[in-house]
Amino acid sequence: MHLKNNDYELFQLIEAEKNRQETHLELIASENFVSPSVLEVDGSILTNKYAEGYPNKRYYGGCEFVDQIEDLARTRLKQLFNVKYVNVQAHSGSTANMAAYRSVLEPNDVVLGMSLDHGGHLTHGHPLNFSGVDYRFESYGVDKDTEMIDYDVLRQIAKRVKPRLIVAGASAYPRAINFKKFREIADEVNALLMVDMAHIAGLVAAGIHENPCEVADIVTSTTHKTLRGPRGGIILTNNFEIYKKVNKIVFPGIQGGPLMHIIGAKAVAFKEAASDAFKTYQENVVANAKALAEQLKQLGFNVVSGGTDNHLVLVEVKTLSGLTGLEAEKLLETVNITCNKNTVPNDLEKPYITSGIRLGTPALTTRGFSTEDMKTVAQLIYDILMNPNNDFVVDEVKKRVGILTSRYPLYKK
Ligand code: DSN
Repeated sequence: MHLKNNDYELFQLIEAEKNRQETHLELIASENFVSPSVLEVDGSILTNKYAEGYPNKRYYGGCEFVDQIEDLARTRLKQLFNVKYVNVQAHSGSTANMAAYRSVLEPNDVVLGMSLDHGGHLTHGHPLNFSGVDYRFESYGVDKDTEMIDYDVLRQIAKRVKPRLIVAGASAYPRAINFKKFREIADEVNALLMVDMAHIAGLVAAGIHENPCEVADIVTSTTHKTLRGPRGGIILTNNFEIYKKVNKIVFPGIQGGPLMHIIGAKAVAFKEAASDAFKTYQENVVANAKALAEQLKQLGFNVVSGGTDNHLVLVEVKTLSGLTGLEAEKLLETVNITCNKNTVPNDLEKPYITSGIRLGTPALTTRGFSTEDMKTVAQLIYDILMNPNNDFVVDEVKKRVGILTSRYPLYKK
């Protein structure tokens, strides 16, 4: 109400974005829709408070309540992932990763991470990212035939490059990751193990993916993907020495005041993630991704690695449709289907063009979409990508997207 009266221009833009979220099929694998409670705390008066430092050791007065809020977030997070020490102040996944690296590495140390074009992440050593600038990254990828991580090859690379740290975790890898195997390999080459579980944190919380906290020296995550919390980062470890370093590096090392409204919203999300309903939700996320992958395969698309174990499906679209990933993303957008272009393993196209798209089911599953609905979504994707210049098909697909989204209202309940 206040915004509408005081800043109509911005109010209208937010309404337009709300309408976009309501009427589009959201298939970006890293996005989700937070609960009304998370949203409420995210937009609460906690944003007013400066609280540099940590609970009971702040550099500002008036922190008695935000101290309790941060403690609540930490306690809930520790219980959720069965881990001893956590930092909930990281503003994002990138700062969480920066803090993790700085707590266990020296500049120019050798680090082994998954290459970006095989599913890794910018902060896992891209030359233009701080990670690639500060450390000497070497990379592993997926096997040419299975398109999955080959742990024997990983071991060989690790033995050759002798990393100080091995990074497991990905942003476009549709398969379960064997963290115990990573641990074994790290031990064989005397390396530390870090896991960036940002994409799968919700699955881990629900107990349907191996928990990296059991074996890794340090674990990072975002809170807004499958975990369905506010935008932000977290760092977890069972090692007290690493924990002490992480805290110093997050503050005062790389951040100033923590975002207390976000930490409050994280606490809400951690409570939600411990519920039975959340476990069912994550089971549905995976079932929906499997249904989507299977249907796309049946329609003739190359689904990377032949399927999925988690919340995302990587689809090579060029062979069947003749479209690049960029063209496919744009075309899907015209019929209100949102996803992102993505390189596929050994892609011949440049990263801005690509041959594939990445699809994820966390957001649509939050809306209540079923496996049957996901088959319909696959069919709609096929129809539009195979008929890019057919106005009748374009109109028809757009209409069917509208019917689907109106069946599962998001904010217009
Ligand atoms: N941008 C996120 C993703 O889409 O996977 C990773 O940072």
